[in-house]
Amino acid sequence: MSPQFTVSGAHSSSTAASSSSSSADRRLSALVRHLGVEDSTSAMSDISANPTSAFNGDSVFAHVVQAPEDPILGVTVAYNKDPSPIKLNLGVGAYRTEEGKPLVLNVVRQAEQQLVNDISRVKEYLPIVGLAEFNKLSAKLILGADNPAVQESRVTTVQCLSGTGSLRVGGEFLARHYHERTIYIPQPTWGNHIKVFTWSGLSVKTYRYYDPATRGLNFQGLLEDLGSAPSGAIVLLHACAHNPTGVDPTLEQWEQIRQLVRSRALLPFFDSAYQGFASGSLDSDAQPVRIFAADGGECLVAQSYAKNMGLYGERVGALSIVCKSADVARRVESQLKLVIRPMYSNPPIHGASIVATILRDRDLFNEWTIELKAMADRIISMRKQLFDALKTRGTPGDWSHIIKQIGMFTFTGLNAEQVAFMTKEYHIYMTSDGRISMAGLSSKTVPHLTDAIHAAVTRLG
Ligand code: KET
Repeated sequence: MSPQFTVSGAHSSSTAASSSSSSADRRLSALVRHLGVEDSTSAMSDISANPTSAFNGDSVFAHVVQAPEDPILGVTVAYNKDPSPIKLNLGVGAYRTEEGKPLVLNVVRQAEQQLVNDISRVKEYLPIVGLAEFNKLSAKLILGADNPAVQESRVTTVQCLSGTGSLRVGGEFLARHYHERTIYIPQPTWGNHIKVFTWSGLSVKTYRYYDPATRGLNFQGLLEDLGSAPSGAIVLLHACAHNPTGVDPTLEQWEQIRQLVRSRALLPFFDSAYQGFASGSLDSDAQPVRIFAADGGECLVAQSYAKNMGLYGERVGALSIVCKSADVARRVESQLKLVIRPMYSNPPIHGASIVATILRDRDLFNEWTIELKAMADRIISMRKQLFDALKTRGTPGDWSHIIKQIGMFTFTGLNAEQVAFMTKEYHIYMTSDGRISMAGLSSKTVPHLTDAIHAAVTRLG
């Protein structure tokens, strides 16, 4: 029952659409079976259908094939196996200090201390939609406290398992309740988008986004592809710090995108995994989402606190759906609960409590913005250092995109062969599309990376 991870371009035929809707059909019939439409004897005979494999000594899973590692998280798996003392992990987007260590924010430590000291706190289940205060504060953080949709209670927000879980719940809600099942994602995009939305029961297509020739935005291509998308189609937009390219539209371009999206009645679905990481300002980075959420139209937003609060493993995030009326928002929320309950019942309490503690307290909030800005600034300084080092070294090519791109990643333009060479010869780990996590770099490791890039470009150019 594996879905086909087929992605078709904006102009191609809809193979992805048909394979995905049939996968949704299969999932639906599996659901019907589980709901007990069949009697228990036929269910039992399903389980014992092939008794020989259970008795002849072979595993009943003998036919299971080895799956490939995840293209991003698999980089860390390979890195962990490498005994080299000079190894460097620039794969996964996870912040490191100048010493190359993971960072727990000071505000997070303070909030956790408060939570531990409060002995009135218990470990009861949260409601299906999560911690109410966390949800309210998360909506305000991304949409703005003065946003009309927030003030008119037209937004429903549910706590989910970080950004990925928020996208997944939103995708599945749309597959069940929205009339258009096609979602357009940028080309390229975060690799997991395709799988998340396909498994949600949506059909995935792409719109042009990045121009390798200019290493910038293909704005014309984007407008053409979204302009010819069927009316009502869902459009996945990276709120800021586009992954993997580090290329964002300007605010003027965002306004043009907004007008096009609204005029064609497309449904925007924002993925906000890096609020505060692009510019260092939470408000500036939320601007694209806010212009959509302020125009009276509807949209979805998946938020992650993995990067901006450094809560990666706590899995804290939220899905907000901005609706036209408070009444619709209430009904939407009731259906979101039906998506969540059979998936994981209700979300974990600890991470959301940390976030709520920080967002509700003016001092902690201010301290958070300072720590966040420091992380963003360190990444910007890494860009400058790497760019300067390559220039000084005389490495062939124009490397100005390293300082022009924003957010956690640089889309270097190195090809898969060059990446493999850098891993083999220099123990530098990165995704095969040439993306490097600038957050994993430090002043001490810039020379090593520069040597590796120089060698890759000059030997395999
Ligand atoms: N959206 C985008 C655009 C994104 O880059 C990530 C994570 C997520 C959502 C999900 O993050 P979560 O941890 O579920 O809140 N990206 C990094 C980690 C990963 O691949 O899981 C990455 O690209 O390295």
